[in-house]
Amino acid sequence: MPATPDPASPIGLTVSAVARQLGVAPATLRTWDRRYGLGPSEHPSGSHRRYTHEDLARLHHMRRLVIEGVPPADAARQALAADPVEGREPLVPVSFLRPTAETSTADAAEPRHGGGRVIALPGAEPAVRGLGRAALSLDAHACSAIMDDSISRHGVIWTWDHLIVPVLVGVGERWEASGNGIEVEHLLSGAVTASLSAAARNLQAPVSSRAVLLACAQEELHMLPLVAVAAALAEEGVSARLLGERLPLTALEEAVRRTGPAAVLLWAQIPGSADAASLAGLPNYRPTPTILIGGPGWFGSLPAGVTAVSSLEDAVERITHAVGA
Ligand code: B12
Repeated sequence: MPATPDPASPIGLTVSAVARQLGVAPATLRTWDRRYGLGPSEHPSGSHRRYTHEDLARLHHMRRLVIEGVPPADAARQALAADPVEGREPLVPVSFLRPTAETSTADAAEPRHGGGRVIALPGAEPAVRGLGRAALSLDAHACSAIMDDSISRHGVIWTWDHLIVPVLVGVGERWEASGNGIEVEHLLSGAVTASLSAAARNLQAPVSSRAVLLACAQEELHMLPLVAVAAALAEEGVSARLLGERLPLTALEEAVRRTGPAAVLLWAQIPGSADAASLAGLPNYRPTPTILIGGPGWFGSLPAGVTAVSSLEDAVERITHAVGA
């Protein structure tokens, strides 16, 4: 078994190497050193200052708090106060990340609007900024931890409306303005799906056996709002069946015929991509299902028996009413 290193012993890493370990820019490390005193403590005369194991543990602690949304000055105070060895994290998790200006400017300055190197989240709560930073750092684990914590404290609807949607909108605007960040969008979408799906799996005993079908319109790939609906319904004791992206109308009709659902919700995100008139036949199935559509993608007039929902809360209320929960 290898000997435990002396926490105060130098590890001989340069600023850039430590920055790589942490997934932040070297400039961020220098700022943390200058502003908060979180720099290398070892300073043998005649040589450059060198980081010790303790210094590195404090910096890991600092970075984790910043990602969680704690303002940098508070994070630094906590990191300096914590037992550096107790608080030490493994050195591996973020070491594959290249340091980027994104992770550094996000905590050193207010984000700029537009599609630059940060997600614009003006006036956002610390947790929202934390989720934005975690997404920019491509840190799926931190994204999930922030969302899971919020779901357990505030529930799915609050977490979707106040934490997840602002960051999704910010990520979308960044892509629109710069064409950058598709990898951030994909990572965040995966983490959102994982956290919401975990919440949906908490449902043990559904209050009703009536089926609820959730599906994307024919050409639609945006599914996160439906994953949110399934998770929020689970909190109400209602189980939903998610039929996925790009569901052909014929497949939807087949599912309706086979399951006799109490409610069907169809999502279309891309404006002008889904024709509401094509749903005219759905309300004719027996027993008559409640047919709901959501999202900005629908065009055409609503056929009789089809209702548009305006928010996650609205969708959940109408569906729970339809199943009699
Ligand atoms: C994640 C994402 C993706 C992921 C989806 C992954 C997944 N599993 O769902 C992927 C990478 C697949 C993707 C692909 C594309 N995307 Co995209 N994407 C997004 C992003 C960032 C979030 C989508 C989302 O979940 N929105 C949910 C909420 C945030 O949407 P919202 O409409 O703003 O919410 C309002 C209402 O709908 C309502 N609401 C909110 N939540 C709920 C919930 C319910 C139940 C209800 C009823 C209402 C409701 O309240 C909100 C406030 O008014 C958005 C950004 C954005 N603003 O939405 C872009 C965005 C939707 N995508 C966009 C584009 C252009 C595309 C692509 C065409 C890109 C491309 N060139 O390939 C493809 C299209 C694929 C297709 N055919 O469907 C554009 C659409 C532009 C437009 N004209 O509207 C957006 C807006 C980005 C942007 N700012 O330009 N995307």
